[in-house]
Amino acid sequence: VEPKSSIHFASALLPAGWADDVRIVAESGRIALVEAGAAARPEDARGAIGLPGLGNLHSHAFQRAMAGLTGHRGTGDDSFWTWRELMYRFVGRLTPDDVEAIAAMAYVEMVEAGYTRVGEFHYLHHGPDGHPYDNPAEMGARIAAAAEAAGIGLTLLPVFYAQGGFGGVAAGAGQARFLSSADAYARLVEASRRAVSPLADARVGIAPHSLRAVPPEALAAVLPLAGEGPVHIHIAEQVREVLDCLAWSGQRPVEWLLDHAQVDERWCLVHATHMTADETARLARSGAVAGLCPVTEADLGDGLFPAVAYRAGGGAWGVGTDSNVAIDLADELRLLEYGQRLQHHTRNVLADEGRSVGRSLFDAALAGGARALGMPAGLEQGAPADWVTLDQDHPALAGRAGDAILDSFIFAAGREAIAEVWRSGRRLVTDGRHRERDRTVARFRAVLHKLAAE
Ligand code: NGQ
Ligand code: ZN
Repeated sequence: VEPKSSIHFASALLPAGWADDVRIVAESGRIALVEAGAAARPEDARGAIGLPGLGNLHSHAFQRAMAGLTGHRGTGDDSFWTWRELMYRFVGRLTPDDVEAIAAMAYVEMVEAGYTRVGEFHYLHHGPDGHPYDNPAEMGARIAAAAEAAGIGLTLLPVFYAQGGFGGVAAGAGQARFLSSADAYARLVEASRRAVSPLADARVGIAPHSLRAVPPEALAAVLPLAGEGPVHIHIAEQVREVLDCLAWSGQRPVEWLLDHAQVDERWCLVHATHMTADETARLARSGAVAGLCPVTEADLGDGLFPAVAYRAGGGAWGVGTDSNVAIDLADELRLLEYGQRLQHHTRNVLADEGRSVGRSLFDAALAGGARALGMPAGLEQGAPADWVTLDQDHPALAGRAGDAILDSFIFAAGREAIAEVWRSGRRLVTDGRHRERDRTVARFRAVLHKLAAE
């Protein structure tokens, strides 16, 4: 956190819209002043185009190290479920040092992509044999250390994982490192709060992994642990999951959750891919955020979120990088829109009245990310001093102004157009490179070579 810093933008996206000659002053990590139509002062840094930093609402950081390792076809059809077996095998080998190095790499890449906060849906808690570490939040502390090294804001979501599948199916060996009783989970949440306490503005929420992994009584028992923090859950990502839920309860996952828990603004339902029209409308009305992870959902063959109906119902959503197979904010927003175009044979599907599609996507993801991560966002007084500057010299931005900047960033340029990223009033990225990149890559590479040799 920088005690005091300031920047002047030729133009910037403020909550009320685009403004010219914007001066922002940051104090102790927060925005103390935003002035439009202001002259630059000598002490100001300068930026061409200013955007607020965005929240990445769903990450499993360790999976960054598996990217590119699941591309061979197995004997039957490959699927989410066969990928999950490979993921379990991979997870079984990771030490706390490995996890810290991998997470630091993922977080450096997130910051470079324009994400200034991450929701880490963190379930790799225990040693390889399933025994807790001396500090039950040892791995959470490593996640916090990685976030601190990368300078990204952290909303830590320790995961509650109680069983292998619907109806009390016993957990398999591959899930041993994730498991807790409800009592042990309460201690884990407490230890997680301690683990993030060195960070300036961390938040802790709770995360029942899924209805597959958490039975009803245990879900009810842990929900009060959220306190003021958000509640995240994976839901209805796969067709088989919906069928298994129907077989178990007679209801579909989203339907079951809406009927059995008080789902409101504090909740983030991750994926929510497979919903009926009724579930979609009810979820939109609930105020919960749909946590969409388009790149991972494509990678895992999940399906397409019913974005048109959800948007028509006024539903909130944000984006997450989930498996971190690729870490790119522009990719997530572009793929979300393109999936809908391919499905509905139309264009500008998620554009709001009076705003371009890029602007609409960005605004929605900014608001949804902030709500899901329990931290305000946007270039306004009191919000974290987190922003992204775009490079007006990138060819895709030549001559662009207003909403066309966002359309060009998301659909034409991608992250190459990001010049700088500031977080808590500190410049972390210059010319597209994080200041900790080299050191972080060296550590990450050493871990990957070690794992490849095992
Ligand atoms: C996860 N990932 O927790 O990493 C899951 C796979 C599961 C996604 N759902 C495991 N994308 O859902 O059981
Ligand atoms: Zn996930």
